[in-house]
Amino acid sequence: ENQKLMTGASPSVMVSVLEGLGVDALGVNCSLGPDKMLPVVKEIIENASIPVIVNPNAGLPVIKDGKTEFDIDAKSFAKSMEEIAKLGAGILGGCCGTTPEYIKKTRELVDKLEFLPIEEKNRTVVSSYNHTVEFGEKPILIGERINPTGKKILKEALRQKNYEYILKEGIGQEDAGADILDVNAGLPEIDEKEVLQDLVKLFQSVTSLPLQIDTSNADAMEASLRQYNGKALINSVNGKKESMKEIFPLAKKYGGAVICLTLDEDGIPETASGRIEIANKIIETAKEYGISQKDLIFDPLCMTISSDSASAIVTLECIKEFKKMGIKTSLGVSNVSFGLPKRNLINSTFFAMALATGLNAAIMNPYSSEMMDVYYSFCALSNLDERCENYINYASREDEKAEIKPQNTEVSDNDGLIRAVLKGLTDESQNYTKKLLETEEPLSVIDNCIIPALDEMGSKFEKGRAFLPQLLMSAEAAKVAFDVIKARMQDGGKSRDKKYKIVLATVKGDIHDIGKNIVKVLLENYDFDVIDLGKDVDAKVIVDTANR
Ligand code: THG
Repeated sequence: ENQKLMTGASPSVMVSVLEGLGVDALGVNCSLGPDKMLPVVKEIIENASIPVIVNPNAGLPVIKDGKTEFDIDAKSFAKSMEEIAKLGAGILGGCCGTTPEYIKKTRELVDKLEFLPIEEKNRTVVSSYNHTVEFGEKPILIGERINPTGKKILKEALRQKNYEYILKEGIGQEDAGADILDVNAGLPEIDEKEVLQDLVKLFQSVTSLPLQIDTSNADAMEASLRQYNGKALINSVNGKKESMKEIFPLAKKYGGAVICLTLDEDGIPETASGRIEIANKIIETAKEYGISQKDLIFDPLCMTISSDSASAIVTLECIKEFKKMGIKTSLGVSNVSFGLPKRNLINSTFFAMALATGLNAAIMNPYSSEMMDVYYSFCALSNLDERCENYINYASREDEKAEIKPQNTEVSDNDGLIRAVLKGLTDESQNYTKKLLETEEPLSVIDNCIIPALDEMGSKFEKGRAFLPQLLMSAEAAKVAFDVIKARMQDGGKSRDKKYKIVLATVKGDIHDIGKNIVKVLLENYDFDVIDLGKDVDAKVIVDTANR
C-alpha cells in the first residue's frame, strides 16, 4: 500500500535493476487487488522499456464464518484490469483468490483493446537496492573520498582492513549531500579484488546510495558487481580494444551504467574532436555487446592545468559537444588542480564552469564547502531548485555548521554510540560501549544511548524513512552493545532482572518467520527474555509454554 517493497525499493528502482539484469518482461503480482495496484503499474510503465505483467489478487483476504474470502468479485476485478490494460500492461492474470471466472470476465473486456506499443524510455539511471539516481536533470554529485590517492589514513585503513573507518567516510559523504559514492581500493600492495568486493558488500548495509565501482582491474570489477544489489555505475571502460572486451560483457551480464573515458591505445587526444571520435567508437562497440547509449556516460577527462594550461578548456569543449549529441557526461573535477596551491579554489571555479557547460555528474569532494556552495547556488540559478528551497536550507545549515561535518571527526562517546546504532556500525557500537562503561553505569548507557537510538530508528521505520535492512542493521549494532553490557554486568556480579518473559512462535501452518525474527531481536534489545519456539508451532505447545 505504500508502493514500496519491504526493502524500501520503489517500482522504478526495480525496473532499473531488473532491466539491467536483462529480463524480457517484468511486473507485479499478488499483494493487493487491481484497483490499489494502479499507481504501482503506472510507475512501472513510466519507467520500463519492456512488456509489463500484472497479476493482482482478488482484493484483500477477509475472514467470513471462519473461511478466507477475497473482497473483490470477478466483475469489478475485470473492470480494473481493463484500466490496467489501457495504461499499457500487456500480460494480465490473477493471483490469490481469483478463479477462471475472473480471467474470463477480464478477457471479455480486454480482448477488444489494441496492445499499446512499448516505448523505449531512454532514461539513464543507476540504483542501489532501494534508491535510484537519474542522470540528466539535476547535476549528480559523486563522492570521491573512498580513494587512497593522497590519503595516508585511508591507505592504512585499506591495508589493515579497517573497514569501519572507510564506511564512516562513506556515511559522512552521504550526510554532506553526495548522490553516489565512488569506491576505489586501488593500492598496489593489497588484494584489490578481495578488499573491493568486501567494501561493496559492506557499504550496501550502511548506505542506500548507489555505488560507483572504481577499478581498472576487471577481476575486481566482476567480483564487486556480483556483490552489488542494484544497477551500479561502472568506472570505467575506455576506447582501448582490451578494455571494452573486458568491461562490456560484465555490464551486459550484471547490469549497470558505464563511465567511458575518452582515451585509447594512443592516449588522450589533445583536441575535443579526437576525444569525440573515441566516444563514437565506444558507442558503436557497446552496441555490438547489446548495450544502449543510454547506459553510457562519457568522461572527457581533465588533466591538471599545472602541466597543460589548455586542458580545462578542451575538456569543457568536449562537454559542450557531448551535450549537443545527447550524450551524458561525468568528470573527475579534482584532477584539474593537482600540483597547484589553493586547490579548492581552482576545483570549485572549474566545477561551476563545467556545470554551466552542461556537465551531468561530477566526481568531487562533498566535504568541500566551496564545491557545495557552487552546487547549491548553480541549482538555484538554473531553475533546478523550486523556490530556492534547497539553497536556503543549505545556507542555514552552513550557518549552524552543524549537520555537514565529516564523520571521521571527534564526537562525544554518547553521540558516537547513538550514531553507531542508527547507522548499523557494529565495531563502532562495541568500542563506544566499552569506552562509556569506563565512566558510566550500564543502565545509563542503555537509557541514554541505546534505547533512544532504537526509538529513533523505530520511528523512522514507521514513517517510511528507513526500511527493513536499516532496521535490522541497527538492531544488530544494538545487540553488540548489549552483549558488551551483559558481559560487564556479569563481571560485576550483578545481573539485571529481565523485565518480562515473552513466548514467540509462528502458528501451525505458517512457515514464514521473518517478522517473528525481527520482533525477537528488537525485544531482546529492550532486554525482554524471549522464548522462541520457532515456526509452524502447534497452538497447544504455545499455550503450554506460556502457562509454564
Ligand atoms: N574520472 C573517472 N574516475 C576517476 C577520476 C576521473 N576516479 C579517480 C579520480 N579521477 C577521481 N577521484 C579523486 C579522488 C581524490 C582526489 C582527486 C580525484 C584528490 N585527493 C587529494 C590529493 O591527492 O591530494 C586528497 C586530499 C584529501 O581529500 O584528503 O585530489 O577523472 N571516471
